[in-house]
Order: sequence, then C-alpha cells, then structure tokens
Amino acid sequence: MDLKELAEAIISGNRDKARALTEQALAAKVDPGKIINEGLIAGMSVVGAKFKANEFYVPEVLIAARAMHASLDLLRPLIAERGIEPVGRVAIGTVKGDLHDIGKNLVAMMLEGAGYEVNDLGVDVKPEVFIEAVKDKKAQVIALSALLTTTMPAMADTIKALEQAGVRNKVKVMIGGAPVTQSYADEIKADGYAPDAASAVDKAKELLAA
Ligand code: B1M
Repeated sequence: MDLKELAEAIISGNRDKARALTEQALAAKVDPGKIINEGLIAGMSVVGAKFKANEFYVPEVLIAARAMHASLDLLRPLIAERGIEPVGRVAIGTVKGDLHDIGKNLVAMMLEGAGYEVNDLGVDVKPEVFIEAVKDKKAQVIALSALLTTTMPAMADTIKALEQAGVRNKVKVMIGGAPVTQSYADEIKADGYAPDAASAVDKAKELLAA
C-alpha cells in the first residue's frame, strides 16, 4: 500500500483523512512501523522543512501535528504491543519559573512526528524532574525550553543538577527558545542548541549519533 496519500493528508492537516487512511492501512495489514516511517515521519519532515523555509507558520504546523496525532493514536497501542523501538527517548520541558509552552509544544510535536518517544514534562519544570526522567524513564536527550531572559539561568542550573546527580554523562542536553543562542549553549555546556522546532529534530538526531 502506498503511504504517500497519508503523508499528504498530514502535510495538509486533514485529520479525518489521516485517520481514515491509517485505518485502511491497518485493515490491509500494513506494518505499523512502515505506516509511521512512510506516512507520519515522511509527512512531518516535509512540514518541518516548510516551517524552516517560512512556507509554513505556526498554525499550519499545529494543524499538521493534529492530523499526525490522529494517526498516531491508532498506532500507539500496536507500537507498544509489538515492541517497536522509538528512534530515541526525549524528555522535554520549559524550565523552572517559565510558563511559556507554545514553542516547547511545537518542538515536542516535531520530535514525535520524527519517531521519537517524547515525555513532555510541561512547564515550570524543576531540575529534579529532569533528573528523574533520565534515571527512571531512561531519557537519552533532555530538551530545555526558555522564553525569558530571567529563566535562562534555570537551564544552567538544570545542567549542574544533572552533574551533581551523577547522570550528566548518560544524557545529551539540548536547549532552545527565543532568547537562547548557540553561545549561551556553549557557555553553560549544553550539548546542543536549536533555533526552531524543525532544527531541534536535526539536532536530536545529530546528538544521538555522536
Ligand atoms: Co510572555 N514574554 N510573558 N507570555 N510572551 C515574551 C517571551 C516576551 C518576549 C514579550 C515581550 O516583552 N516582548 C517577554 C520576555 C522578555 C524577556 O525575557 N526578554 C515576555 C514576558 C516578559 C512575560 C511575562 C513576564 C509577562 C508578565 O507577566 N509581566 C510573563 C511570564 C510568565 C512566566 O513564564 N513566568 C509572560 C506570560 C505570557 C503568557 C502566559 C501571557 C503567554 C504564554 C502562553 C503560553 O505559552 N501558553 C505569553 C506569550 C504568548 C508571549 C509571546 C507573545 C509569544 C511567545 C510564543 O509562544 N511564541 C512572547 C513575545 C514574542 O515572542 N513575540 C512573550 C511562538 C513560539 C512558536 O515561539 O516560543 O520562540 P517560541 O518557540 C520557537 C523557538 O524559540 C524554538 O522553537 C519554537 C518554534 O520554532 N524553541 C526551541 C522553543 N523552545 C525550544 C527548545 C528547543 C529547541 C527550540 O530545544 C530544546
């Protein structure tokens, strides 16, 4: 079965079509891993590229992600049942003191669309919660978002707390958010910085390959 139509439904944000095509593919006994790769990930990577190129804006990405989730909701139980391994495990959150979550949610959606298992820890996340995600949930990448210059230091605090908990070498730390820069990432010894949601997917891939 050709999954291009599913990818197209996701790109155009057609939730009902994405759900119906996923049901059809499952009825035709197409492997859920293949549906994810050739339908969901293929679609969301086009969305990411268009977002980077300013051809898509936040609303289009949100609508595409909604269609992607409609399909993923049908596939999730089968993924768990068949033990299909995710591309990687990411724990994401907006740092302590910061309540902005629109950008963080976009990054989470793009990562999910790229095949990552994403543990969204929410907003105002204390360093201890990130430590738990590494210890208990085996997160391989910690993704920190901050939108305020006053909460950027919480990124450095989180990295220090990971060091003090003895888990810094078990995880890659990626940071982002409007006031965050590559030079700030270098300063606080984060492993990577991404300027936008699509680049965050590339950066996670790069960090896990390293
Ligand atoms: Co706030 N706010 N806000 N706010 N707010 C800003 C950030 C601000 C720039 C507005 C301004 O003054 N011009 C300013 C910060 C100034 C500064 O620090 N220099 C500000 C302020 C001051 C505040 C309050 C302190 C206001 C007050 O109460 N006096 C307060 C703080 C509350 C708190 O957090 N403790 C506050 C509150 C709020 C609302 C609750 C009203 C609301 C948030 C709603 C929500 O998120 N659910 C809000 C909003 C909406 C904004 C603006 C208008 C928009 C932010 C946004 O969602 N952008 C913002 C001004 C602006 O940016 N125009 C502003 C869209 C989003 C898609 O972009 O989040 O940058 P962004 O995410 C991008 C990239 O940055 C990147 O990818 C995303 C997509 O490409 N990215 C990552 C983000 N995280 C990443 C992580 C990664 C990688 C990439 O890897 C881990």
